[in-house]
Amino acid sequence: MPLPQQNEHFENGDFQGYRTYGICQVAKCFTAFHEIHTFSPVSGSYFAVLDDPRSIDGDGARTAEAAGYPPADTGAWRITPDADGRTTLGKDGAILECRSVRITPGQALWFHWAFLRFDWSPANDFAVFAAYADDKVDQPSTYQAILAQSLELERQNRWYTDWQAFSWRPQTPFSGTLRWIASNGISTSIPLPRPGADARPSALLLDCITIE
Ligand SMILES: [Ca+2]
Repeated sequence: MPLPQQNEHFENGDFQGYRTYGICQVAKCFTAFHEIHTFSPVSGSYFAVLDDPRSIDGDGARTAEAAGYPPADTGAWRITPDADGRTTLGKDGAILECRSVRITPGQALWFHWAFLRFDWSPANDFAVFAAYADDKVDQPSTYQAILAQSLELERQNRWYTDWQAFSWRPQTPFSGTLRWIASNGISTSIPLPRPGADARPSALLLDCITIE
């Protein structure tokens, strides 16, 4: 069975067929900031949660427990211009990866996602989907879409998006690696690293990853 249908909708209750970097979990529910909303799966019993906004101390820094499971380096990702017209630098986060995926013309990759922010300006945590032809993940992505920026939600006085459907329909046959990235980040007028980019991680929820 081709990937990612091997573990459709994460109903195996694990990440079989995927690789994870940083803190990722398969969950039955997940709660937004200050418990204002609890997410359930789009279908079935499970969905994926990238990064862990709750494992922080009073200053927003990742706790020792989280440090025992180090976050992924997301420093390769940046957004210019970001939602505030500046540059957002990725710092750390979590990545879900599916390798050796084939999508033929006429097919589309579908997934459902939701983004929950646990941080505020000048932080700009974000979520990205990226595809890498021939599994060349060390080279620029073949296709990339920014799913969410926490600054956009903050402007709307929102702490989370609803579940949303995303589709990608390659124009030419695709064979390679898919990645979903939840990144801690900070918006800066001088595109240089500055303190606080690794505080208060946000979360990306994923469900129903299919090719049809
Ligand atoms: Ca953050």
